[in-house]
Amino acid sequence: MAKLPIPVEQIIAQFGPHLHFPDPEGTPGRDEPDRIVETHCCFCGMQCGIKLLAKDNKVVGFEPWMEFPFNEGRLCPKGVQRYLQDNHPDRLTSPLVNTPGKGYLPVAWDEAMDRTVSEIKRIQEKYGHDAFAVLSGVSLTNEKSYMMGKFARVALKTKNLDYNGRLCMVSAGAGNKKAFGLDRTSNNYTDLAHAEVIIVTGANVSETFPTLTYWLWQARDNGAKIIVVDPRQIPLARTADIHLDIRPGTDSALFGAILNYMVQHDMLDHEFIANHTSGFEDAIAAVRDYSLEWAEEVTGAKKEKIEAAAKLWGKASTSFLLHARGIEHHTKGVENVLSCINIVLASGRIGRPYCGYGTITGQGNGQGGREHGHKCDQLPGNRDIENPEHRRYIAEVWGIDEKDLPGKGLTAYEIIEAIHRDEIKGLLSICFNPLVSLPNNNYVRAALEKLEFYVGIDFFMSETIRHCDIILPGSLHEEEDGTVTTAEGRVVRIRKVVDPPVGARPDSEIIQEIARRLGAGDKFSYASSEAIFNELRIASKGGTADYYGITYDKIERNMGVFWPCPDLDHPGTPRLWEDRKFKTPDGRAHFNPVQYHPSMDPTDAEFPVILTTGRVVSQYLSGTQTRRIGKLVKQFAQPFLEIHPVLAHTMGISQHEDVRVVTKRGDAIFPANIVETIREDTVFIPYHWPGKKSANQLTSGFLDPISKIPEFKVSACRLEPLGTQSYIGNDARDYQSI
Ligand SMILES: Nc1nc2c(c(=O)[nH]1)N[C@H]1C(S)=C(S)[C@@H](COP(=O)(O)OP(=O)(O)OC[C@H]3O[C@@H](n4cnc5c(=O)[nH]c(N)nc54)[C@H](O)[C@@H]3O)O[C@H]1N2
Ligand SMILES: Nc1nc2c(c(=O)[nH]1)N[C@H]1C(S)=C(S)[C@@H](COP(=O)(O)OP(=O)(O)OC[C@H]3O[C@@H](n4cnc5c(=O)[nH]c(N)nc54)[C@H](O)[C@@H]3O)O[C@H]1N2
Ligand code: SF4
Ligand SMILES: [Mo]
Repeated sequence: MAKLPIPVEQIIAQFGPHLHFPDPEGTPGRDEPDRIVETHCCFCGMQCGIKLLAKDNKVVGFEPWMEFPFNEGRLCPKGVQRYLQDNHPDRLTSPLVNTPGKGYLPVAWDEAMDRTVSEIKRIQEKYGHDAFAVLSGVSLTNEKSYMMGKFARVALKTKNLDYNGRLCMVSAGAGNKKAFGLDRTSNNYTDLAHAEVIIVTGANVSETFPTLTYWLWQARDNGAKIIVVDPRQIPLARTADIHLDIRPGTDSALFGAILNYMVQHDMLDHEFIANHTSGFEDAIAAVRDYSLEWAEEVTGAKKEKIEAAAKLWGKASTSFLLHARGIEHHTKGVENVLSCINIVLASGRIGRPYCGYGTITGQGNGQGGREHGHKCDQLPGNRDIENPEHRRYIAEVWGIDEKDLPGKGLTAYEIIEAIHRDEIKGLLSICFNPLVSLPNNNYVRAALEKLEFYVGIDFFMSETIRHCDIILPGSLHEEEDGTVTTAEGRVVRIRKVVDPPVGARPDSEIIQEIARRLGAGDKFSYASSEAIFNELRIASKGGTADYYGITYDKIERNMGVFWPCPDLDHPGTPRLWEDRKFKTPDGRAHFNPVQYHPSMDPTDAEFPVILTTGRVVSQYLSGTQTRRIGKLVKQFAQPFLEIHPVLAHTMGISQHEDVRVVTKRGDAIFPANIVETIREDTVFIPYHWPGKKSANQLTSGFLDPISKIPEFKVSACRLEPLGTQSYIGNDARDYQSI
């Protein structure tokens, strides 16, 4: 039987708080490798180049890949430690069947596949095709993402497929499509180095995209002014020229006021607005009353600082605006994004050297994975599943009748709601750990328990797949060939370094095998990852995310190619919009009117404090991977409640004391970490832990009406000091603490 993960609590009880997790067997890091393979880190959207060292079909270490242009060898703590996953004792190495009274028992692949397929058929025959849903993820390569979209629609014939980017990139995607008709950051990041003014809002770059910090430092060394907008004084804010410490959920008020200031003081690019945009008048009408005084009252940031930021931005000759989930994880995530885009368009500083705008893509393939059709409303090439022409094109590529192509399905959290309503009875998940990462996880757990059949594909036993009837052991990044698209929009090669461990299988083989057994074998018999990519190229041709001109060979020769790249002799597009041909129906960039709305879970007398959630540098997402790597665990071994000394004093909370945090969804206990770097009315909890340590016991299922992203960044809460101390210590415990 595959080894089950050892719970953190058990390790700590046995060995004490500071012991490393058992080092994976056979990871003699300094062995002479027999192969050195250039590939990319499996974690965040930076997709840093890295060389993995292999010996005897095992990954034994890494070296920097100095030539890869974005990170030039630099890596963050996660990148340095990632190779320790490969031979980890927790790797799943046999299909497992949940057997009543006996727990998980290993079974042969053939039996696991038989049972999986017969359950899928049973559920679909009894309840209809859409009663079987798929949840997928964008740590998967482009090839696998594309295949998952096709698998759901063609093999399972279900409309209900969605992905973990729904918790991540969708507000930015929707905003970008509205404004530009295309969803990608506008420039490659080296352009940052020569920007005069840079706004970074809701992005804790130093911890979440550490290697991107280098380009911000380059800019600062070249004299750039840096403006950081964040309720916390994040590391980047400490050396920023202006830090606007706004109340969570108030970005649209801030950017609305900045737009109004630009209008009042004529800091506008009239030529650009007149010739290349539409909707300007409506956008400025929406913010006409947004004075600096009003903005100070709503955001809590000082009006003098807002004015200083508006002046710097308004007068710059080159600039960049970057944001991440801090402004996107809101019920008005799309509006926040549009409010940022409005000040970029008003400045006219886009589509020129050192002038750009972009959301910083989170997950490893968060960019590519949101283009190839494994979203509930999307077909490859970032096509629209409800557009008849788009449907016809993809149906033809897939060799099916257009009327057999399902329509728009439910989004990730809506799938959970539909399980509760008995509309969805079966689930297949791959590369997604919703029990930790979706909001309101007690509700999510109840849904998983309600399913008639659940099959999950992962390489570790995640908290979610513990609820499966059948678990299928899949593959890591470096165990299959493929491509990913970095946060810059650069399509790069993921090279297979080793085979999956004996007993596990490559993800794409597993999916193809299920498809074959469902009777769709003729559509899922790819000879290689490159063959999948070549079909993806055709499927994307003519879409906004056009990959047709990108080939494996071209990527190898150029260390990556930026999409759009519509034909074979096209060089790719590192900087968008130089031609001013926006992809909207009228060819212009669109301003959108944005008015400020409060969040859906406002504070009141009973829940007076704002809770916001996010990340720490050494842990990644739901933590399935990074909570298994000793040194990363040591750096941050447990979650904590970041709280300002003034609020802590008012509440009688002392350093490291346990605090019960209560919201309308539930309560959970976290040790206090008293820091001066957070607003007095706000507390912060990192979300990488499961069960009783999960921040998502507290967050709400309120969704943005357009993007359907959950409001992870604002919950009203109450704090109850408990007088006890369960604090076990983080190596980084003095980080930011007073
Ligand atoms: N170490 C690490 N790196 C990661 C990840 C990880 O899990 N760990 N995950 C990757 C992924 S998938 C993603 S999406 C990215 C996320 O990257 P980020 O978006 O940078 O990460 P978060 O910590 O979620 O949130 C960023 C900041 O938003 C601030 N914030 C909260 N509310 C608001 C608000 O209303 N307005 C503003 N302006 N700021 C606010 C928080 O204080 C926080 O500092 O990171 C990627 N990189
Ligand atoms: N409260 C709160 N919640 C949040 C957020 C927040 O800021 N606050 N952030 C949200 C964001 S931005 C995101 S992106 C989500 C992420 O949420 P999830 O997508 O659930 O997080 P991951 O940890 O990436 O889960 C991926 C799972 O897939 C597995 N996996 C990884 N790569 C592969 C692969 O190549 N093949 C296979 N078969 N399996 C693989 C991992 O082992 C893991 O179990 O969380 C969201 N949840
Ligand atoms: S910055 Fe992101 S891609 Fe680069 S090493 Fe760190 S986690 Fe990996
Ligand atoms: Mo994300």
